[in-house]
Amino acid sequence: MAESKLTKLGSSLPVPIVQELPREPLTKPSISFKAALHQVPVIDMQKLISGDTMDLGLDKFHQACKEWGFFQLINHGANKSLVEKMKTQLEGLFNLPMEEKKKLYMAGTRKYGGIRAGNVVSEDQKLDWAELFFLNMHPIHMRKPHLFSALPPCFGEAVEDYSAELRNLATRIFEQMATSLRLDFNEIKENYEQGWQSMRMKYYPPCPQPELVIGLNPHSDAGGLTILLQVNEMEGLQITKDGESIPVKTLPDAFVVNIGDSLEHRATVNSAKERLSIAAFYSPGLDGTIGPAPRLVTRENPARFKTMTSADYYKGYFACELRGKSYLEVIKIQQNEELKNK
Ligand SMILES: O=C(O)CCC(=O)C(=O)O
Repeated sequence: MAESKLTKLGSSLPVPIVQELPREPLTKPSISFKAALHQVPVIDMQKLISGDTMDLGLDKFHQACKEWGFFQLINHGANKSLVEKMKTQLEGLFNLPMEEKKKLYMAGTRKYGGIRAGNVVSEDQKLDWAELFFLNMHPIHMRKPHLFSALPPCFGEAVEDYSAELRNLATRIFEQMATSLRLDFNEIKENYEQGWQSMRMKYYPPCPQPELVIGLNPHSDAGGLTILLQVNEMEGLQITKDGESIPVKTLPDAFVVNIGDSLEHRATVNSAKERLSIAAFYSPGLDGTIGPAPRLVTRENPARFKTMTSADYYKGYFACELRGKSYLEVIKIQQNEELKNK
């Protein structure tokens, strides 16, 4: 199933490598910065699991999911030494000589995997000031064998362990979501049994005029869950909520969790130091479905979004440039359709 369906998803036009761009002064201003009034919620997983009522853990978690779709997760229980190993290996990978990286770049060009520069679908698209390394991790048949065999062995081992650890963490987060929505966890679990896990690792080189470029264009992720690690604790992630641009602080040992296609975000760069991040995406498998949980849909609370196969959802999602607009807007049920469905 998935291999042939997937190779059609997310194909990208070839683009230059950011570190090889001529070092000419940049001219066009593109971003404005505003001081943020709000902070992304911080959820303590330990307190959540232990049902600590002083912290009102579950209510706080429910509000964070509902109102933000974005939160920082601390005390998450993921194995610290695996996380540290992944960080070290990733720094090593992006610090490889350009010739070595180009081999991985070639393994990824026009295919879904490998080092490249974002999902580029049009010649006019603004490019990201970043190198991106994309890997499909799970299910195993979705991997690109030629890409895995080109990986430095220690990196391969680290990414394997890290991705398994994050699949476990994702399951624990889904369990809490089911509890907070009063759903049977098995309903969510089934859809993720052959879930699609992929990782987008990014290296944002320092830029002499950071205010003139963007690290990663504004976008919202695809369906499911994103668990993001800000690798070297350099700030740069910003989310847009209610028209406000909110920088996400780097907290020690925290993950930034983002519920699927819910909130627009982008990455900025700075002139002092490179920044690295790893986003691990976890979605229903391509034969699974994306849509409102049937048990939450009632006459009083009709479905507001269409239900579709995961494969159709991703086809639509990847056909759009990362230009901020949530793909959820496209699959929203219009009011007159809602009346028909009643
Ligand atoms: O680098 C970051 O902080 C953001 C990464 C991100 O949003 C993504 O990979 O989808």
